[in-house]
Amino acid sequence: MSKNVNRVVVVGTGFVGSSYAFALLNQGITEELVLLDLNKEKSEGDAMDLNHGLPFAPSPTKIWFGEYSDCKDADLVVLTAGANQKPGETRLDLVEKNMNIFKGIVGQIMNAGFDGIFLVATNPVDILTYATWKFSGLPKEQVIGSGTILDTARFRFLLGEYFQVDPRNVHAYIIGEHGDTELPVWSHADIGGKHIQDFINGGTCSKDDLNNIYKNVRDAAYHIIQRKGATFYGIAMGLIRITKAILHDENSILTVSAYLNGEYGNEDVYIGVPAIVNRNGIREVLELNLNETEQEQFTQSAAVLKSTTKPVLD
Ligand code: 6V0
Repeated sequence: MSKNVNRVVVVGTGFVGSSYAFALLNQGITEELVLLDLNKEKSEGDAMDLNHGLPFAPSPTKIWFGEYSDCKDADLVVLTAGANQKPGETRLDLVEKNMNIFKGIVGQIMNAGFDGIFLVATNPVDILTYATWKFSGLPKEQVIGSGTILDTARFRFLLGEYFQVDPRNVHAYIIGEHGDTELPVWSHADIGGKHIQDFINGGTCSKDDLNNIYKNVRDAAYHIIQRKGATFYGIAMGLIRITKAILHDENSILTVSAYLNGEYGNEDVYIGVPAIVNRNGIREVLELNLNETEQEQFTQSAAVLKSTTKPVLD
């Protein structure tokens, strides 16, 4: 672990990685930021470009394009390298390609002597987080996936818009696979302490409208990719939120991809659940009391992840 300053290394400075780096610089969260990509010219260009924004940044950040040896002193390595979804592709379609890329990347990071926290965003994120844990040999607490942090943000945004309240006052989670089998936890959804069911009972909203909101969350990536070819600002902000929770030791509850060892009746899988995140990574998984339908959907989602992981990892 590094000394008195925080060092974040971003591997993969494509749309997601460079948006994350830009947001990181803007929020002044780390003292050192290293950019790394297979395409060295791209990461070198990004480092130059970001450095030129330093006179306007809230605090100094040392930014450079680096090598895997820079991971030795990193507190956090954020993995955003690999292929993204093309129109019509699901996240699970990317698994083989990105698993091979990850084998190489994680091996090189560990060879450098890294002992910090991995934060994975590359898709399919739950499976690649599991693979990162396996390839690295690090304790499960030190390997985190972005999981359903973005889906939960989309959910809160759309619910906030529907009810005309600040999305930060919406307490609702999307859990499960970051993908087609994810699910909303309606049984624990509230707005400023008022349960969503009370809004339904009071006639303020309809179940159909709520179900459409969920569908729009689940399919959001398809809708955005159809229009602009990729999604990156939302996930970059989500990664920033997790980064802050880690580097500032916040003990924040975030829906990240965490390793389950019996929680929610499932084991040996990384999947999106609310978890307490701090300087050591995942402190614990927060186990909600799901209703029967939610529990069934969650277990099915975990089963999809496990059956997709097995053939490519074994
Ligand atoms: P991109 O813009 O193609 O960037 C990927 C980058 O990875 C490129 O710059 C490549 O050069 C680099 N790269 C490829 N192989 C290697 C390697 N072996 N070593 C180092 N760098 C390498 O893709 P984009 O940034 O749009 O997406 C990156 C990943 O994030 C994809 O898998 C997306 O599906 C995923 N996303 C995850 C989200 C989430 O919620 N977790 C959300 C959006 C995208």
